[in-house]
Amino acid sequence: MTEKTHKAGFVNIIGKPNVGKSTLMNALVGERLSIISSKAQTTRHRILGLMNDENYQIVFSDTPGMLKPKYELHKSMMSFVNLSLEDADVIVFVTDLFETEDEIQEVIEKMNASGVPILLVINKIDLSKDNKLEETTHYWTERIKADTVIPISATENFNIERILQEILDRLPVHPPYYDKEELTDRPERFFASEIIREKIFTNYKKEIPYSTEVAIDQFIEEDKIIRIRALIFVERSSQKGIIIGEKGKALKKVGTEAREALETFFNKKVFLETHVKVEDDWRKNKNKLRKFGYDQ
Ligand SMILES: Nc1nc2c(ncn2[C@@H]2O[C@H](COP(=O)(O)OP(=O)(O)OP(=O)(O)O)[C@@H](O)[C@H]2O)c(=O)[nH]1
Ligand SMILES: [Mg+2]
Repeated sequence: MTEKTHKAGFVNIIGKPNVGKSTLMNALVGERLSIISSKAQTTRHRILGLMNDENYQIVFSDTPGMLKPKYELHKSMMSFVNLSLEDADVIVFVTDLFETEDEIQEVIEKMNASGVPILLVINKIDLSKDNKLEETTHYWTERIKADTVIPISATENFNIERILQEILDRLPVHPPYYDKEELTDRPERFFASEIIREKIFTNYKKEIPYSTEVAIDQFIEEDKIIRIRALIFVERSSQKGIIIGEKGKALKKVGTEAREALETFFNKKVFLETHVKVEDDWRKNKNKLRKFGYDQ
């Protein structure tokens, strides 16, 4: 491979909440880098996943779902989305069979005007009945200036190779942006906090997952074990009781599930300690958000 033919670029995965963007990124890079849940607004940051080959490097970005901001937190989430419209070499716009353009017309306009090639990916076709796929394709091709349409099932790994091929066809000739050994730009602590957050999303209902943030207070890697101390922040003291649960049962379950997932991710034994703290209205407070790593 000569420098003259090596390809590299930023491929940004965007779309509404819950359409399967994180599931798709994980399927593409072959690692569980992004957390997934059946609830909308699971992803809160822009997360890079690298796909390295001798001849190319694709820098995927998973992003938070596009939405109309209600909290300061949402503004920060949407700024990650807007940024990923600006620096993309290829945009992968993901939708499923059920979403509409409600609330995101403005971002769609911006995306159509960007001049960046757009791959329109229709996910969850494993759930398609009758002519639903045809209808969905018609609906979105009228609204998005797509180069091509790719129906997929991210959970069943269907047509993922086709996305890769369409990306490679559009990737510019460029030297790699990151070390070819790297998988992501995020430190291990970030993934530890995300894995715990995922278990909170899957274990609690209603407002609790949205009111929760996780910070890693201590991350010590020893020879045979990683010792992690995590702080779970909620917005009100009544929520602290819900997180902990009767006789501590709920938190214990989250702790066990998180530890198992952490051990799989880091491929090492993990000792996990969790503490629940109240940080009043952190979602509305810019300074508190900055402390939690929402810099935009
Ligand atoms: N049936 C089916 N479900 C899917 C597919 N892809 C993803 N899902 C499910 O859809 C839900 C949302 O998936 P995510 O990957 O978290 O969606 P997201 O777009 O990243 O969501 P946000 O981070 O909230 O914006 C999860 O329950 C997934 O298991 C698919 O191809 N078929
Ligand atoms: Mg996501």
